Amino acid sequence: MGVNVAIVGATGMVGNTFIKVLEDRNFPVDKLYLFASSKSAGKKLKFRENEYTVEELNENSFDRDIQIALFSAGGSTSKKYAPIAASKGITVIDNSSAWRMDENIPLIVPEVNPQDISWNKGIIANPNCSTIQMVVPLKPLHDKYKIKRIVVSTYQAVSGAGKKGVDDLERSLKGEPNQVFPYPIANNCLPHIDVFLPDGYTKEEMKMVNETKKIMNDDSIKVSPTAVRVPVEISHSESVNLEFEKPYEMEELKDLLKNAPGVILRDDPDNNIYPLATIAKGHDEVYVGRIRRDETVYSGLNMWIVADNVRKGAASNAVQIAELLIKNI
Ligand code: A2P
Ligand code: 11C
Repeated sequence: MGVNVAIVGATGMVGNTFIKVLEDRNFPVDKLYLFASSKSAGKKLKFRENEYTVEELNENSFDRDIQIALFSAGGSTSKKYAPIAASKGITVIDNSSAWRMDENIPLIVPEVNPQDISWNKGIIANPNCSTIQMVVPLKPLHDKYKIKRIVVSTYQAVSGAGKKGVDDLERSLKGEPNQVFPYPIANNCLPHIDVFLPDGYTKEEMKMVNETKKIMNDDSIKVSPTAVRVPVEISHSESVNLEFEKPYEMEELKDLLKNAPGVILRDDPDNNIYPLATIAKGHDEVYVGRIRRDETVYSGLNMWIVADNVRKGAASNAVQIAELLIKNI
C-alpha cells in the first residue's frame, strides 16, 4: 500500500528533484499533490506516466488525506505552512533552514542519526547540503576514533542558490553582468555564501558548525569552516581535515569508509581515481578520496568529499527520511 505525498515548492530546483527522486527510488506514492506560489498554479508536471497540476498553496491545502509533505519553498513558507500541515497529522520533511536548530525538531541524515526521527512531533528538518555530505563519511570515523576538530573548505556549486544561481553562471560565462552572486562567478571563486555575521563568518559556515553537532549528537566536535562558491553547476566538493582523539591504522580507516552506508570510496591516486563533481552528479551517494595522513598533528587525516548537492544535499536525503518514516507507519 502506498502513501499520499504532497510537495510544497514543486516547481523549484529541489521540488523538481523531489519528483525525480521519488520516481528513481521507487517510493510507494499513492496520491501526489503539488503546490507552489500563485504564479505556477495550473502548471503541469509529470510523475511516472501521469501529469499533475500544480496548485497554489493556501491554508486549506492540507485538508486532505496526505501522510507526508516534502517542503522546499523557502524559510518563510515553511514557518507558516509546516505547522498547519503538522496540525492535520501530516509529517513534514522540511528542506529550509527554518526549523533546523529548534531543539524540538529532529535534524536527520538517515545514515547518521536515523534514531532521532522517533521524537519528531510532525516536523523533521533536512540539513544544509554542505553539512549532509560531510557528516555521512565522518560518522563511522567519529564512532571509531572520535573527531576532536574538523577544518573544512567547501567548493560549492551554483545550484545551491537554486535555479537563479545556475542562470547567473550561464550569464557570467557569456560575459553578461552578474545578478545573483556579488561578483561574476565565471573564472572566479567567491569566499562568500549567504550573509556575513558580525564575527566575520557567513551563515552558510555557521550552519556547518551548528548542524554537525546536532546531527552527530556531540557538542564537543569543533568545526572551523570556509565556504566558497565555485563555477560548477552541480555537486559540492569539500576539503576536510580531521583531528582524532584516538590513533588509527590507515587500512582499517579506509575499510570503515568502504563499508559505510551511502559512501563510495574513490581513492586510487596512482590511476587518477578520486571524487569529482561530474562523477557525483545524478547520484545519491557521497564520494570520498584523496585520503592521506596529516603528519602535522597526533592523529590527523585529510580527505576530499563530493556529493550532488541537489540530490543527496537536499531532495534525496529528504526522500530517504520519508523511507524511514514509512517503515514505521
Ligand atoms: P513558484 O515557482 O511558483 O515561485 P527555488 O528554490 O528553485 O527558487 O524554488 C522555490 C520554490 O518555492 C518554487 O516552487 C516556488 O514556487 C515555491 N514558492 C516560493 N514562494 C512560495 C509561496 N509563498 N508559496 C508556495 N510556494 C512558494
Ligand atoms: C548553498 N548550501 O549552496 C546553500 C544552499 O540552508 O538549505 C542551501 C541553503 C540551506 O548556497
